[in-house]
Amino acid sequence: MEKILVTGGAGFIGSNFVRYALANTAYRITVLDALTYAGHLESLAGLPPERFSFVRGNIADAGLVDGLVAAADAVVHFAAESHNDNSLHEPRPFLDTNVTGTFTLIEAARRHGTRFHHISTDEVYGDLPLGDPARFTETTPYNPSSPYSSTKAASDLLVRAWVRSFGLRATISNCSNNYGPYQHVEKFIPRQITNILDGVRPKLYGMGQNVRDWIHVDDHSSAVLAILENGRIGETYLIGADGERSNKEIVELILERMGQDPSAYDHVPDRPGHDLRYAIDSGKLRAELGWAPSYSDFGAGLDATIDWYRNNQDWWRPQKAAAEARYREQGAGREQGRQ
Ligand code: NAD
Ligand code: TDX
Repeated sequence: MEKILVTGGAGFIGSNFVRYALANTAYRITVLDALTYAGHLESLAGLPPERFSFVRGNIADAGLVDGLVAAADAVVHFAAESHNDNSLHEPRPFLDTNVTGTFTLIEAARRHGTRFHHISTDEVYGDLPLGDPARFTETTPYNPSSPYSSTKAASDLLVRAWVRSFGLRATISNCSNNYGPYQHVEKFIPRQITNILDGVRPKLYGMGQNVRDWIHVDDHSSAVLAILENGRIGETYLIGADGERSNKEIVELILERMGQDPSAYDHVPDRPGHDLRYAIDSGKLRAELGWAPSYSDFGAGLDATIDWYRNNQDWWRPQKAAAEARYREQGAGREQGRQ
């Protein structure tokens, strides 16, 4: 494999993956990205032009996609509408991109026999009870809760059906919550860091007992490369780094690491249908492909992420007011009210 098409490469995980892959492989990479509110060319600044090119376009544009997929040895498909809160407010773009966009890509990959890796989320499995040892595995039944997670589940099922019915050479990965640089400020960790930098109190949905299983974005990238290169066709691999923490713990840790009173946050009304707990058993990926995460110290990874937002205000400031305006439009006081 030499030429890789990366969809959604101007977003959070896609841009980190492009940097990681350029540093750790000899691939030439073309990014296809529509530059929605979530895509930023600045996240791809300074990459070597002999190994990297950018195409602005929509993954649901069949003509454009056909030519790009035909020219690639493999597709790594990150492009998606990715934010649960937005999906509760306006679901249609989630169907257009996550379902129709994925359909458009796999049709092109089928026509050209192109290797396809589909990036998905642990949210397709629904949620788990709090304080329970159970974790998601590759055989957990699908049970998505939100418009976002149901459209991601739909896209996974399309890929599985294209493997079985048409022999598509595809793999799927379902990863837990990522953190690291270049994450949009609408998401939990960057929203709180940038609030604090702006002198605004962090916002915790409900009582903050919900648990997410955090992984550094570079560990997600290394797992995707391992699956792309050595994963078995037709298989699904769960990616996670044993990083379960409640939202309350995270907010308190961010405040503490930024030198603030750890109780200086607001409780705001909860997200409707809010999944309680995600937890990943990544045993298959570790046993089959020998993958292991590199970031074992969450506090150190969080410190580096805080420093990145402190030092890259030119990157996030243009997004911040719009993201907070969206929270205000979405109502339910998620922007500032106390519960
Ligand atoms: P993001 O919202 O930061 O980036 C999405 C990118 O896709 C943006 O650059 C956007 O411009 C682009 N895009 C959106 N619609 C498009 C379209 N129709 N055509 C072309 N480009 C389009 O998202 P992210 O957090 O980087 O997530 C990337 C992928 O990883 C998604 O598939 C998501 O479901 C999955 N995922 C994310 C997480 C997480 O914690 N963020 C965890 C597991 C899986
Ligand atoms: O201001 C906030 N306060 C708060 O308490 C925000 C924005 C979020 N939260 C809570 C909701 C979640 O329990 O924090 C947790 C994380 O929220 P998000 O960052 O919105 O992530 P989540 O809904 O868990 O989904 C993420 O992980 C799985 C990504 O956005 C998805 O793309 C990925 O599939």
